[in-house]
Amino acid sequence: MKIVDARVIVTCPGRNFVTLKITTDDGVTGLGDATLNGRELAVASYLRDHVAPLLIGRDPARIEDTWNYLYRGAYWRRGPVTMTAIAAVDTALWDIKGKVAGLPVYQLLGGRSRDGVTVYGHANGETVAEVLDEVARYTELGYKAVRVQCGVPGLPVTYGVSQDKMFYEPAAARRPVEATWSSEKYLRMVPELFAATRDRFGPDLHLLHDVHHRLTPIEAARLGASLEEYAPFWIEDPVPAELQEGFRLIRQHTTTPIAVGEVFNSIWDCQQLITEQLIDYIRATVVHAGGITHLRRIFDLAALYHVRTGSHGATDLSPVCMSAALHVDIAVPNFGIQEYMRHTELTDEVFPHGYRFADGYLHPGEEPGLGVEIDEKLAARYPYDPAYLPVNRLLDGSMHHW
Ligand code: GCO
Ligand code: MG
Repeated sequence: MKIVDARVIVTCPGRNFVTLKITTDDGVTGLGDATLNGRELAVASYLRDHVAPLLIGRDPARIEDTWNYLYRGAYWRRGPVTMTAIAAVDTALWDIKGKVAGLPVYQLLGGRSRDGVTVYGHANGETVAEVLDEVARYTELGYKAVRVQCGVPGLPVTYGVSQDKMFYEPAAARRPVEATWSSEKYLRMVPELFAATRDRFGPDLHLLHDVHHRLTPIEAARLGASLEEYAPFWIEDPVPAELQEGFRLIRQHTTTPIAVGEVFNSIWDCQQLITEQLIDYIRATVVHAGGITHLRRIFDLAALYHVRTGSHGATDLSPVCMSAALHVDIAVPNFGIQEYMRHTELTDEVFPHGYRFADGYLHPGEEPGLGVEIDEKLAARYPYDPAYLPVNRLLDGSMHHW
């Protein structure tokens, strides 16, 4: 079998998605997500101009060899653009392998380790009362885990809070929206949010929170300590993770579990945090961490150090990535939880898929391969529309971390 076509499809059914479609000489097709939020066309060009021509004529069954051909062979290793492009190829080849074998991809990864994939939703609101109403919507749908994000009193625009609620979408403007930040105000708000949520929903609901790289290690340590009595499932990205030894400081002061990794691209980004046991959950996922092949390596390393998985699953990862993530999640022994931000109905129509939500769990479906397709006619009706994530400034105007 040979690859005869590798095509990049860019579509914007409400938000931009980049998809790689690989076709074999037998007519089997495979899909890979290549979406890098706010930098979509860089990956589209990397694939179209530099990778697709190399794929023609290759044996699609040689997934490992193709991965190394693109990783070792490029000379310029790692980085979000390269690793997203490699991920798209890798994911499409796993899809093809599953279709050729007549098996869902999770069967090729060792079969089920669990009955369903526990997911968390993103409950956001301007006020604590609004967030609690959102949490209630999730619990009514059967969610066992919810991430709570609230506006900060005194800050006009806060990250993680949107008008869209269930279909939260942070990248919405032609130029980045300017959000504001104050760690002092934020650190006062979060314990109040957790206290009110526990009070209304009791001890069983898993509560998560995304700090979005905003704090210093000692501030994060204080936040973690102030939340311990509410038993959070995790706090996510408490500090920017370039300085990984900084997490030692957090660990010295709090037992609140830490989740990191949605912007990581390779096992080398994860290595120190995992091997020093500085985190509890690794948030890398298929599209930005080199595909199924590489993500499994990261998860296997994590398993040695009691680190569980908690993959990113925001709306800017397409249903192709979500589908691939679920096949990995259902198979790996050290699965923790999966983020699940719902796509809009239109996105689901462009990417018909077999995975289903029921009673707090996602189920990957039994179709051969990844169980996701792209309706190219419909996709073509929604051309690329540039959109940016917000930027973030302190109250004195200094640029802060997004
Ligand atoms: C999350 C994320 C997102 C990101 C977005 C960036 O945990 O869901 O932090 O909201 O900001 O995916 O592209
Ligand atoms: Mg996050």
